[in-house]
Amino acid sequence: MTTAYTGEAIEVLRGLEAVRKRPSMYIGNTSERGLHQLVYEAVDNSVDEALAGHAHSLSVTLHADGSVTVEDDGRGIPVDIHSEEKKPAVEVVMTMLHAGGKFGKGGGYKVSGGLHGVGISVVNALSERMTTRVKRDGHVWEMKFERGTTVQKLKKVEKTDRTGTLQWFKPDPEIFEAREFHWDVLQKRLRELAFLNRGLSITLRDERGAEPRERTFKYDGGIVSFVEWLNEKRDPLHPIVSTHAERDGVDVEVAMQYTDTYTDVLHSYANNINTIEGGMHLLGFRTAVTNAINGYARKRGALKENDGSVSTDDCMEGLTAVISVKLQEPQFEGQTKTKLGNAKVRSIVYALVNERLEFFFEENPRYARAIVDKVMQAQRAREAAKKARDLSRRKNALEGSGLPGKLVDCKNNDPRESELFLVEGDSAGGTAKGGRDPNTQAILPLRGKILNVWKTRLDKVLANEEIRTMITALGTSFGDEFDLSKLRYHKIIIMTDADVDGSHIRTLLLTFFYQQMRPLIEEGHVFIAQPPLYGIRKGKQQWWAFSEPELKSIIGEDGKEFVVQQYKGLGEMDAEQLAQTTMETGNRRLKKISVEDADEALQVFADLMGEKVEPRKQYIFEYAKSVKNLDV
Ligand code: 0RA
Repeated sequence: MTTAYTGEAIEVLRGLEAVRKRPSMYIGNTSERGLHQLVYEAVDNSVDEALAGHAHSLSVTLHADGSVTVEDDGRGIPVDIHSEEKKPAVEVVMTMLHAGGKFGKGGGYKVSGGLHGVGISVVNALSERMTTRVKRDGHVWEMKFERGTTVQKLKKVEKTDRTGTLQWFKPDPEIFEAREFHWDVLQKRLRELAFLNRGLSITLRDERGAEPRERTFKYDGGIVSFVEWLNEKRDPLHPIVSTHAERDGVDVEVAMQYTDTYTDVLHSYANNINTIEGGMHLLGFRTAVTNAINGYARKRGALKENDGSVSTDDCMEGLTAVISVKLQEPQFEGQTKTKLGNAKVRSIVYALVNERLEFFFEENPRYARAIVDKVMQAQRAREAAKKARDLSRRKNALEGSGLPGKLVDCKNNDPRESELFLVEGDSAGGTAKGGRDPNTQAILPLRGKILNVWKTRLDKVLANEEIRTMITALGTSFGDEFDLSKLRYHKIIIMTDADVDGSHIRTLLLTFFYQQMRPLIEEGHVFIAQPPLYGIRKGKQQWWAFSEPELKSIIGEDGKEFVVQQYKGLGEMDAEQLAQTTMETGNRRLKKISVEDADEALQVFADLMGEKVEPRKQYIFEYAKSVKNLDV
């Protein structure tokens, strides 16, 4: 066997060996996110084929055994002999690292998606088993692999007059800690891809439950439909404004619409990748909107010649927008490589958006007026809030430490070792106080529904006692004056019940952090405590389970000799139990909140708090069916 290896073959083998040795280098990590990344890699290949104009639909199927099928109706991966590698092109694609993008000539791929963009061979390397089926040249062709090694050479299996590619793979349990694909996670990304690629039909099918579940996403309106969808529960001030053009090799699509809300919902993408950290396209967009509005306001006399101008922040209030650019060689920068760095994109987006908006304003004076009014109102509110803040700061300075009375502080003065638990309700607050480590853990009970941050302007938010208490406890101030270096606790842990009220408060807090203290989230200081769902006893032994599967794995299928108690709220635990399961480091599980999580909370918030009643009803109804959806 060994003697059969040519130099080339060894090279190939080493390639995929490297992937198995350090999977995180290729897919980020080997937990949940990495597992889902496998699906995205396969899907990205199919989306690329759609971008090239050859695929019109793709489907993702989750099978009961943990495997996945991704199928498209494109041209099919070529099966003829690759001139350099002397083996079928499909084998090269499947077994050589980075081989995916090498088919430049006839393929004419415009751009390539995928954050990691590592190619399908990485999926192959990290799969226990994988089967590739290509419909092409009158036949169905098939190859099989195990952990990246070919176990069945390419062969014809039957005749067909169709074309397309099917990838079936079963993630390798030796590599991944996570096993389960999440419908919600996949649905979110696939829906997004359908919005971003107008007309492309994407189906997600789940065959794991008793009843199969299936959803198809197809939007002939592209990102205009995206904005429509985002604003479904908001009240718009005007019809959606959109533009689509190519300049200097950069394809730019923008859709935007103001609503009567007070937050911005900006989604930016480069080559279908969600650029969470923003970048040049977003900068160009924001400046274009600001300048167009200032220009119009000045021309119409709403702003006097030397009256200053409205700020970008004011112009973003209540704006929902999707900015999608596609370009040949995207530069991704930033901590998570989700910030677009190509400088020329900035001026291209600027010019297109500025031009489009100026035209829209000229054509639609009524809507232009409504937008200018809204922006100037935002400016006034911001100034009022600043005054209120200055006032409250002076007051604090006069009142000594200024730390709020309800705060049960910790002894430690080192923020790096200090934690603040934001606890729902006075009674749970009392339990948490009894269960905490007084050296490092501080408790701040928050009563009831703190406030509707969504539909409230900043000055009103600040009038709220609970919010002010929290801000003072954190020490950072907020908004423009937020100062992360003053943070008094490096872990802020939201501890609420797993019910409607709990999720409400959680969503409120996350929304406030997201809007007014975003670096807290960006720098990973915000967490959600995860209390156990079940307490299990057998004689003197005691266990805790944080999910249904965990419960099953402890008590087995019949669970006869075990006493199981289901916890519905924090209040059902005593101080010692709460400490053991949820507060002490070691046992406890914390979910760190990412910007995406918070962003999603914001969306949920719109659903909950929007003025339209129907979505809220619908939401509460949905909630009754599944608690999981609410878990931000
Ligand atoms: C290279 C060349 C051609 C198609 C593809 C790759 C291709 C790859 C994947 C992966 C998933 N689905 C796919 N569909 C197509 C085009 C070759 C030609 O000119 O026909």
